[in-house]
Amino acid sequence: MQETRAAILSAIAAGPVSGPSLAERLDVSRTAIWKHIESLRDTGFEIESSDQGYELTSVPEFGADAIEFGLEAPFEIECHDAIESTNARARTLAADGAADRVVIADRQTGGRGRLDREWQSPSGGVWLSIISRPAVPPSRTPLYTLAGAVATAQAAREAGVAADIKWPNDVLVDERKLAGILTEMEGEADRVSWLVVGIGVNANVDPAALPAGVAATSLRSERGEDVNRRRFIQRLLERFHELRADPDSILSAWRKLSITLGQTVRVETPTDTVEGVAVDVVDAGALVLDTGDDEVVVTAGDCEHLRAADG
Ligand code: BT5
Repeated sequence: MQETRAAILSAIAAGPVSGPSLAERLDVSRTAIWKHIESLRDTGFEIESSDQGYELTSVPEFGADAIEFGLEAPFEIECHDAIESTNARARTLAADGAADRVVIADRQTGGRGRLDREWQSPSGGVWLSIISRPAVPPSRTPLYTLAGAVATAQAAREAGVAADIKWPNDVLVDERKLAGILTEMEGEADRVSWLVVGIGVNANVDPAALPAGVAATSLRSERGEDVNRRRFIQRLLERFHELRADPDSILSAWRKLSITLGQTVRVETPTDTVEGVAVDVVDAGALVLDTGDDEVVVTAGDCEHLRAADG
């Protein structure tokens, strides 16, 4: 967010401040202050004006300025009402050198899952893509998918929804899919150039708008009321930032939220199908399966939970 705008918002959030005193404090003209106030109002901020000055009374639940305001993580937000895919937009920005940027949309017209599957993204969702440039080799990138899942599940729990994680990238509520993650990257053999972690959360979406024949759910249907997307997105981004700053903490946080560990699962890898008890997650997020004869480590694939191992 533009610096003056951010400074105006924090000043008027703390109580009424007059236009002239804002202008003096921020060393800009009164007209500039007035223009910022008007444009903030246009984007949904409610700002009362009285004899004492301007006062912020309400922040919209969606939009770039709203999400950046009060966000305790160093991300610049780009927000769209509708876009084809936030991941596609983030890839373009990343290729142009962007870092710590988050692209968010209310609706996607061509959202994508893994293996180019379709991802339904109706209005009211949280469809976002985070651009990072971690100093790690490409083999470490699956960790950031796990971090995205942890951040999403924790933000959902803070919103009162008992979400957990299915390996590798699904956030579920009672085995119904609440969110999915698609990580894309560009790099050389020893170094990631950029990483885009795309997270799609069915937030304020009706189940009827989600794909038929798929066990899916939304924050709205689990809570029985809408979630404040601004707060949800802020918590998700703050948590993601903490995890990426301390990659060694990711696996243990993931283990605590996972429902895959301890279950008998079937994993379709790109080359094979493996069935066994999921006993651990290791390295950069590989799943260890005990097949009865052997321990097999799978790094990628679609996972199906068959039953609890002791069930
Ligand atoms: C995923 O793929 O779960 C990754 C989804 C990532 C979406 C985000 S949204 C922001 C960013 N921009 C993008 O364009 N993408 C990312 P996968 O594990 O392959 O699951 C895809 C499957 O989930 C589909 O084949 C459907 O069966 C199902 N599905 C589609 N839309 C869904 C939805 N909204 N909720 C639940 N399930 C869905």
